[in-house]
Amino acid sequence: RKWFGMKIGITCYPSVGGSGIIATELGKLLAERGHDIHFITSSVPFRLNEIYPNIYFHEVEVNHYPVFQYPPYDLSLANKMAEVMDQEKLDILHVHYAMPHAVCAILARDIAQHKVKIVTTLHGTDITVLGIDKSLKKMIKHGIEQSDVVTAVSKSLVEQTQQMLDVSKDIHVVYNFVNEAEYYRSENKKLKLEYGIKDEEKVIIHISNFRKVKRVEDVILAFEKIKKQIPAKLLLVGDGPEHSEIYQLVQEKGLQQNVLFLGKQRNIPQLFSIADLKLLLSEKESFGLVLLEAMACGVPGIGTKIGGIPEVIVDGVNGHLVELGDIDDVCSKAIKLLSNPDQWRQFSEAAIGYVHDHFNSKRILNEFLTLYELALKTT
Ligand code: GMT
Repeated sequence: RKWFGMKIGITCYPSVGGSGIIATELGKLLAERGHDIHFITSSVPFRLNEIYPNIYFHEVEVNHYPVFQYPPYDLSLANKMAEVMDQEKLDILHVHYAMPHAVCAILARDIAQHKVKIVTTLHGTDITVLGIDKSLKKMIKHGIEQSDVVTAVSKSLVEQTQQMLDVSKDIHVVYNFVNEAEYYRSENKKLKLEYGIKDEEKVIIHISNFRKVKRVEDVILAFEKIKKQIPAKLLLVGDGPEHSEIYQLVQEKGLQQNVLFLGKQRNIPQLFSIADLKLLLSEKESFGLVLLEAMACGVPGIGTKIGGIPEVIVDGVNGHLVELGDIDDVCSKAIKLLSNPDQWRQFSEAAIGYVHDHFNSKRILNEFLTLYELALKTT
C-alpha cells in the first residue's frame, strides 16, 4: 500500500560511527527512491553534507534546567518523536539501537495520536555491552519485543541477542552496506609521497574510534613484527579513549617514523586507495563496516574470528581470519600476502567482488524496503 512515497523517521547517533553512517546512507538511498525522510537526532548526521529536498532534520533539544541533575535526553527525544509522528504522519520510524532509541520510540508511539510502525536495527553495542548490564536487560528486551520489525547487522548478533536477552521475536539479518559512489579504489601515488611513504613501502591501515574493544595495541604489536621483515608504514585513522595509550606504545617501541597518526579524517576512500592491508583485530565487532569499506576499495583485511567479522571475510579468499590476540598469525599472514603480488591482486579483486555481490547498497535497500512493507502489514 505504501510502497512508494512513504514517510520515514530515522533516529540514530549522528556522530562518527558505523551505525550513524548506515542510518544516514540508508536515509539518502530512501530519499533517492522518492520517500520522505525525517531525521530525528541531536545534530545533523555527519554524512548528510548535501541538500536533499525530501530529507528533513528535526533537532532534539535538551534543556539544562538546574532542577535536573542529568538532562533527560531520552525523554526529550521521545517527545520529539511523538511530535514528528503526528505532524508529519510518519508511516515508519526506523531507529538504530534498541537502547535507548527503540525504547524512546515505543514511548513516543504511546503518546502520539497517529499510528506508526517501529523498525529497530541492532548494531551491537546495545546488546554486547549494554545487554550485559542487568539493570538494562529488561528495558532492551522490551524495546526489541515491542518493535514491529527488528533487524541485526549479522547472524552472530542475532544469536548473541537471543542468548543474552532470551527475546521472543524474529530478528532479520540485514547486513551493513557501502555507498559505491564513494567507496572505490583510485590511483593516487602523489598522496603516498606526500605522506613521506616510499613507493616500495607497504601501507597497512587501521581505522576506528580507538575504544578498548578495538584492540589497537594488537595492531601496533603486529605492525612491529611485520616491519621487521618488509618495509611498511602504518596509518592510524580516528580518535578515541585509547589514543594516548597507543601513542605511548608507539614511542616505547620506537616506531614513530613508521606509524602515522592521522586523527579523524573525512576522505576515507582516498586513504584506502593507497593502502595494501586493513587490520581489524577487535575483541567485539558485530559486523565491521570499516572492513567492508576497505574491501570496496580493494584492500584485503585481516580480522579476528569475532562476532560478524567471519561473515565479511572469507578466510583465504578475500582476506584472513585470526584468533583474537594471535599476533604471530597476523604477522605471518600479512607478510605472505604483502610479499606475493599475484596473491594480493587475487585477494583485492575477490574483496571488491564480495562486497559487490553481498553488500551492495541496492540489495540492502531492497531488504529494508521489504521489511518496511512487513512492518506496515503487522497489526
Ligand atoms: O564499533 C563501534 O564502536 C561503533 C558502533 C556503532 O554503533 O556505530 O559500531 C557498531 O555498528 C556498526 C554498524 O552496524 C558495526 O559495523 C560495528 O561492528 C558495531 N560495533 C561493535 O559491535 C563493537
